[in-house]
Amino acid sequence: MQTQEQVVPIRTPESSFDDDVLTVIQPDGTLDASVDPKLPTETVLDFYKAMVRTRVIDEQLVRLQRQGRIGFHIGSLGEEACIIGSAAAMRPNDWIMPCYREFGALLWRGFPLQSYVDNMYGNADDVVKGRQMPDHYTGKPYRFGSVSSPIGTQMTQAVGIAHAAKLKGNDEAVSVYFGEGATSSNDFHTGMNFAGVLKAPVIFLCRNNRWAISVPSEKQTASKTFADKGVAYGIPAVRVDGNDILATYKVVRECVERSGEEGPFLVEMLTYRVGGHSTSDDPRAYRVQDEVEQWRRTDPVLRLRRHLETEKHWDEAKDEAWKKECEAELKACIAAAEEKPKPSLESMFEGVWEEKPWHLEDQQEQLLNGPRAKDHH
Ligand SMILES: Cc1ncc(C[n+]2csc(CCOP(=O)(O)OP(=O)(O)O)c2C)c(N)n1
Repeated sequence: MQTQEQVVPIRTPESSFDDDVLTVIQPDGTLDASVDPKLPTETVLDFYKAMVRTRVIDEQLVRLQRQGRIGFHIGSLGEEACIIGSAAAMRPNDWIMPCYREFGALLWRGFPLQSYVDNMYGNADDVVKGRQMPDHYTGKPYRFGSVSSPIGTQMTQAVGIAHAAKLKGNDEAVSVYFGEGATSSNDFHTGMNFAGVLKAPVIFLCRNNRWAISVPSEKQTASKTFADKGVAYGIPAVRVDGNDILATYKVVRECVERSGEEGPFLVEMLTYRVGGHSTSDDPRAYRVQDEVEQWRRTDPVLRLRRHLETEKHWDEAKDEAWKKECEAELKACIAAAEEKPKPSLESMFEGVWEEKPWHLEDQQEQLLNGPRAKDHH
């Protein structure tokens, strides 16, 4: 009698990605010349400055939340390289669809810091008129989509935008960020499936930061890697050291350039969420501090700084001066945001309809002329 192994060609889920992670910046600060994207020094300095600026903002926003001056912040501490490196790899006409940790990508695109801080305060100048939680920004003129809290929604939206661009004959790619936890959402399946079938030019950027709030990545999936998931949908996938900004830039840039002809790519960016999930979370309840300390040693900001210092392009004095500049810029934006009024009552009726329907006209009139005080929120 034959055993089952001899007749049934069952394929075991062996991973083809096990040790295949691209790194450019070595721990001692030197570059692996065979994979170095060879960017101009000025560009690499811009990367570093953007990462430091993002970190300064992150740290200050947590303080503001603790002081009760803003309600919430969801940050990118430890994930700056994969966020800024991938944003920098997108071409000016490409679209970026955020998850919720990507304010660094939005600022990289040129969104004014004041507008970002206004969003944190939900004041009259907030782009979403105070209708969302803090950190739910959007920047259409910057080709940057809107943060939406329900996990995964941005993936199907990104595929729709990419498919539309393709139908119009526009040479535009769309990148979309999500955490590894979001690979368990329905929208991941729907988005990946449609992107694969339609060959939509989408770069799926999975920030594998090891934690989905309190769920560790090893409990998120039985797949060996998150990159493996691309293979199932017929989507080429790659793993990259997400704490190495040059490696992330190189990988994402190649995917972007090929996406017009070849369709979607999945990039698993290996990183670590150093902070809590958000200011509403205390990670000490579910993870050991030792783990965080270990990851701090691969800190993306220190890694790039070590490289720039090895090459004599940066030093302690420049670092101090740049941090002070970032702090002063942020302080001025916070002071201005705190002076601004709340959105007006009538702003509730703006920004959705090109022509306001009669029932909204009615409701607006009732609200503004009714018994409710005009400054009531
Ligand atoms: C559909 C849905 N389910 C649950 C939540 C609550 N929630 C918010 S963030 C989060 C974890 C997401 O983890 P991951 O996708 O890995 O991203 P990360 O926060 O680590 O960047 C969960 C479960 C939600 N926002 N939407």
